[in-house]
Order: sequence, then structure tokens, then C-alpha cells
Amino acid sequence: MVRWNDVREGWLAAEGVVRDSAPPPATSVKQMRRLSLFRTTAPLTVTGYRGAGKSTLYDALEGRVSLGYRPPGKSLGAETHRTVFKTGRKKIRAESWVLPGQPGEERNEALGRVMGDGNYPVGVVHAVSWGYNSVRADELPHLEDRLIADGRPRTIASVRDLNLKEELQDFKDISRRLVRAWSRRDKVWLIIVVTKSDLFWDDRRKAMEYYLPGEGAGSAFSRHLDDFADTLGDALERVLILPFSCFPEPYKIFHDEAPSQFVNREQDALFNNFLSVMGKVL
Ligand SMILES: Nc1nc2c(ncn2[C@@H]2O[C@H](COP(=O)(O)OP(=O)(O)O)[C@@H](O)[C@H]2O)c(=O)[nH]1
Ligand SMILES: [Mg+2]
Repeated sequence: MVRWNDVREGWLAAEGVVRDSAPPPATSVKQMRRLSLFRTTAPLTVTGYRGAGKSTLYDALEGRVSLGYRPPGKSLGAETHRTVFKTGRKKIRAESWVLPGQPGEERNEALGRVMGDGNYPVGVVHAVSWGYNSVRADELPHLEDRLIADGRPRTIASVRDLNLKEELQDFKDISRRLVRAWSRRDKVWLIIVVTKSDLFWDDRRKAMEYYLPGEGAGSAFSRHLDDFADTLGDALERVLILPFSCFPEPYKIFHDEAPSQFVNREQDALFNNFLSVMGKVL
């Protein structure tokens, strides 16, 4: 049974790492050599709605995000990675799939391959971004039409409301597939990374309340997560919900802009915290 109080502690610990600028973790990550013949042992999957920061997160894991980094554009198909995680205790060779977030044939096909037909990931990193999903240029006209139809102004606040609705639909889809893939399994885990926390660090507790079951007023997302964990019961060994950021940049849409609130490389602390958590769950 997932104890939401422990999940909350995990979130607060991440905040503590930012506050105290704790030292880097004993976990390191690198890309496996292209021709390596080692078998990968831990199938992982990164899921989440489009523009949440999944591809950037994986680039950061493999050390590709530094000054001058150009974030990837829209990911059409699944991205696969073979990655070595080295913790103080062990070395894990993971095969990771970063799945496309936007609905479509590629997404369905990739989801089928990763969590259909008896396949299942041992761990899922599910990226959410509290409504700050990036909207690619080709989707802007459609988004604009929807705002006009709803009589909403073209502001970040309106875009976030729509994104949050779609993020929830995406999570419902993923969790429904996971319930099937994870039935009759055990020791599987889920980390919900709340990406782009640099954009709303002042409001981080509200974001935590939104995602974490049993907090404050709760949300449809947190209630769904609670049901999901209930359905899986003991099979789901660990759940974590963590604030995350790895590439602070302003969020811009239409003529509206939200600045990054990080000034002191706080993202490094969040990144290191995520890495040490990965070292523990793998
Ligand atoms: N502020 C901020 N922006 C981010 C962060 N991570 C990614 N982004 C931006 O979000 C956009 C979408 O990221 P991407 O990884 O392509 O999303 P994906 O569709 O989930 O793979 C990119 O333009 C990134 O620059 C972050 O930690 N903070
Ligand atoms: Mg992507």
C-alpha cells in the first residue's frame, strides 16, 4: 500500500536539497557504448503529455544539457536509450523508452510495444508540468481556436487550464494501460516528476497539493492517482512525486511570458535529488 505521507516526505526532502545545496549523489549515469553487448536488465519508460520536458529530462540524465543546449523539437516517435546507472552498490543497465506525448499512431504503437502484449516496464517516470507544457508552433492555431470557442483570453493562465485537462487525460490513458501491464507483477515503481518547477517555485506547495493525494482540496489528478495506486495494491512497490527542473527558461506563449524563478542553479540540486532517488529505486 502506498503511504502518501511518505511520498510527501520525499517531496519535502527534494525541497530540502535545494535549500541546503546538498552535495551531489553517489549515483552516476552514462550512455551505454553503442556496440556494447551487455544485456540491459531494467526496462524503463518515460511517459507524460507533450511538451512536459521528457526528452530534455532524458538528455539531462545522459549529460547533454549544459549551457547552450538546444532543446529538442517535437518528438515524433519513441526515443530509445541504453543507459548505465552506477550507484554505490550496483550497476544497472537500463533500456529506456521516451514515449511521444501527443495522441497519434506513433504513440499507440510505442505504448503497445512497451506495455502491451505481456511487456511491461519495471519503472515508469511520468512527467507532468503543472500546466506549463510547451505548445509547438504547429499546434498553436488549434489551441487558439479552442480558446476562442471557450471565450478565454490568450494568456498563460488559459493555456495552463487546457494543458492540465489534457495532462489528466494522458495520465488516465497511461495508468489504464499500466494497470493491465502490471497485473500479476510485483516490485514495479512510478516516479511522477513535476518538471519545470523553476517556473512556479514560489507556488511549489500548490503544485504538490495538486498532484499528491490526501493534500488540501486535492484535484481530479490526485484522486485518480489514489485510485490507481489502490487498484495495484502491493504490486506497486514505490511511488514518488518529486519537483524537478533541468533547463530553466522562460515559458512564452502568445504575448504572455512566465520567467524562470531559479537564479542560483537550483535545478542542479533537483536534478541530483532525482538521480539519487533513481539510484535507490532501480
Ligand atoms: N523552464 C523550464 N523549461 C523546460 C525544462 N525542461 C524542458 N523545458 C522546455 O520545455 C520544452 C519541451 O521540452 P521537451 O523535452 O521537448 O518535452 P517533451 O515533449 O515532453 O519531450 C523545451 O523547449 C524545453 O526547453 C525545465 O526544467 N524548465
Ligand atoms: Mg520529446
